[in-house]
Amino acid sequence: MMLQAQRFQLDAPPVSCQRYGSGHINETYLVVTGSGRRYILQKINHAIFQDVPALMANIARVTRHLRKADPRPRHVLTLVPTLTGEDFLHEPGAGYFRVYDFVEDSLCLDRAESPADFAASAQAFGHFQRMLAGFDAAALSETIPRFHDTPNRFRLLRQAIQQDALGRLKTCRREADFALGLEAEAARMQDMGRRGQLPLRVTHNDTKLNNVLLDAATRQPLCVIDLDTVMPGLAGNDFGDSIRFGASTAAEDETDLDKVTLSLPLYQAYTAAYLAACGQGLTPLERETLPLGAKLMTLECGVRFLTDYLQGDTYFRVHRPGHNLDRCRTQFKLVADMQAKWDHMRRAVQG
Ligand code: ADP
Ligand code: GN1
Ligand code: MG
Repeated sequence: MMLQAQRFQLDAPPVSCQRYGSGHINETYLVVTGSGRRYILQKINHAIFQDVPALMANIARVTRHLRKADPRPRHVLTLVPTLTGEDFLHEPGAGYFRVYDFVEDSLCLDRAESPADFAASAQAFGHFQRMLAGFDAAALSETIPRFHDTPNRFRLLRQAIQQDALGRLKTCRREADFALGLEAEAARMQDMGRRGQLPLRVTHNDTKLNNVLLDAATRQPLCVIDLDTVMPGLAGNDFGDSIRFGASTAAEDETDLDKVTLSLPLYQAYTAAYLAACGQGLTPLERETLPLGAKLMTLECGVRFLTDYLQGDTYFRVHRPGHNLDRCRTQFKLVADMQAKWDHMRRAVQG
């Protein structure tokens, strides 16, 4: 990757380049130059993001828009141009690469260390959505078609079950039955969107806790990152994806399911901060359907992990055999726990 790093306008020649972070999709590297300055280099997953020029045009537009509202450099991702002035590097045979300034003195958490940290991420995502309210959604390309089309995710799961290409179905029948038992609910949010009852907004669509940076000194929200899936979407999905990842009492790939529950203190902290950050920006129905967003995003993510497990782990990066099945199990355990805690979840959004 050093060769690729050298093709960008860094402040000095790079002296090291090492794998970094825990994202499941792109390959991320930390690059340090001779001056000690740090950068993030990413090899963009071209199998998943098929139109990289369109994706990078989205990111350039969105970051430009955000920078106008808040020009502080640590508060928005800054793309570093290539030697020839492009936003990304395409090397036929090697792939697509981009570089960002490293946001220094920041924290990127895989687990919320306190309700306050989680609330800070809610502020960041709520603010992000508000800042993009005036952005022309038509200017954005859809980087992954039907990304949060939950019924379609079920259709793909049923296909994978039917094909059972690797003979893995026998190891995950219980999970498959659990998912299919909830399929009737899959379209609920989307249908409300299609009927115009829920507004289409410019949303982030991948609001995991580790896609936001907090200020290391103050633990206040700093910068929303991982902008690959910024597209028109539903606020409830952004809320929901945050909850499924950050309000769990265990990691996304925990194998001891007794440890996996929905933390109500974390859920409540996120909800209060998100509602405050969105202000009057959410409609009453959007607000009411936030818990449904949490449940459906968790269910959808579990369905995606299960589908990938059945298909041979070609989408999410895995680090051990059965990793995607472990991830699927935590999601389904969380869905069941959300059902048990449904009244509490609803009460938190009722003003
Ligand atoms: P992926 O799509 O694979 O999740 P991300 O864009 O989220 O890729 O980057 C992976 C990780 O790299 C993040 O979780 C974060 O730890 C780190 N990271 C990404 N961009 C920056 C940045 N500009 N400054 C500091 N850390 C960053
Ligand atoms: C992926 O890229 P990353 O690791 O932040 C995925 C999300 C999933 C998440 C599950 C483009 O997010 O949709 O919810 O893994 N991103 C893409 O942890 O598919
Ligand atoms: Mg990420």
